[in-house]
Amino acid sequence: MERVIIHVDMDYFYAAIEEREDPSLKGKAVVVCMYSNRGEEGGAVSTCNYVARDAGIRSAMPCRQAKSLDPDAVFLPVRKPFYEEVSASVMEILRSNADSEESFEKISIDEAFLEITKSSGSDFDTAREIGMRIKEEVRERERITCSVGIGPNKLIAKMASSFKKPDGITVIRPEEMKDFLRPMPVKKLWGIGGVTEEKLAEMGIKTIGELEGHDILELIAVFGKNKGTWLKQAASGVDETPVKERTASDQIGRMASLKHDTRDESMIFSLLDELADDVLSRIRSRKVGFRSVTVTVILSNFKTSTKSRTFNHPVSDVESLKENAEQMMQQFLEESTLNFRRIGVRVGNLNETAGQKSLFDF
Ligand code: TTP
Ligand code: CA
Repeated sequence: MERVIIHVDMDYFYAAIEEREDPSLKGKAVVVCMYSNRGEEGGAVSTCNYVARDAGIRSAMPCRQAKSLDPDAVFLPVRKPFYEEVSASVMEILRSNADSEESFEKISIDEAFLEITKSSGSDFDTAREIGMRIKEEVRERERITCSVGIGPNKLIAKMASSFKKPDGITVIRPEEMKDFLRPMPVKKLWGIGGVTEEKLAEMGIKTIGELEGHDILELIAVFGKNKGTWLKQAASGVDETPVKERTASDQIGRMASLKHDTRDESMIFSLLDELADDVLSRIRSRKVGFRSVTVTVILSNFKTSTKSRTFNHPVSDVESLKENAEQMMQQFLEESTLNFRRIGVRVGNLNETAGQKSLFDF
């Protein structure tokens, strides 16, 4: 079966989350800044929305320079723990759209690969529909947009997702691969850095098409066997690396926002119950047991706290999960007077439970 891979990249991720959190930012240039210990003056731009990009503002630029490009831009400090929670929720949506738990690969806080060979039946029209559905689900549940690339391998999918941004979708069929790559400058080839780009320029190679047409022996002479071969293959769109979770997939979790910030116990516990059911169904489909339960709470002031419990033996029953999660949630309620904004539950220290199937049957 011809593989079908999706790459999803969230649009202006940190700034998009800030826009979502404060509707009054809509239409304004929003710049998220990483302030150093030298205070506001010494910071660098982490990212910015597309209104700010129109003014020439870019990631890694000094905040002072960004301010001079657009004095009316809104500057906000990075809130990494909060973005990580949103990322976790997005990743759960993405993972649930992959062929299986294993055919999912997160590559950064806001990007992931999903293999959909089976669910698309290797059909690229069906794959596009799946891509549209994923965009819709992320928009509905997280109220942010993403760009999607679909191709016969990771290299093409990754390059396709950045072809049309923001909120884009680009499908490259195997027969379209070469036309897609050929005119692009070599620096667009995923995996090529500045040094390689310079060396290639010295050899008179500017486009991916020129790289593809170049003598492989000469590439090997300059870059060595591995890299030379890789350059030639990548330029012709060949990439056989599998979609595979990099970090040991040792946790299963779900997070969600409450309808509004609240301390209402019935609202909090019913959402917790829903999230726990979701986690349980995924534990079952993966046929694993867990040795730890973790509950996360984000308060109305965005402070994130977690509590965990670890057991001696792997378990996989409803009670172990729900009772422990509820007790920890109760403790959170007792410890703080603030409203709750988001909550999450996850299990970890997963073990295969082959031969313990009966546990699930209760
Ligand atoms: P990117 O995906 O590179 O950028 P982006 O999501 O902001 O914008 P785009 O629409 O072009 O995809 O990075 C993801 C997040 O990582 C970004 O929102 C902020 C963070 N980041 C930094 O903190 N510093 C950086 O230099 C870059 C490039 C990103
Ligand atoms: Ca992004």
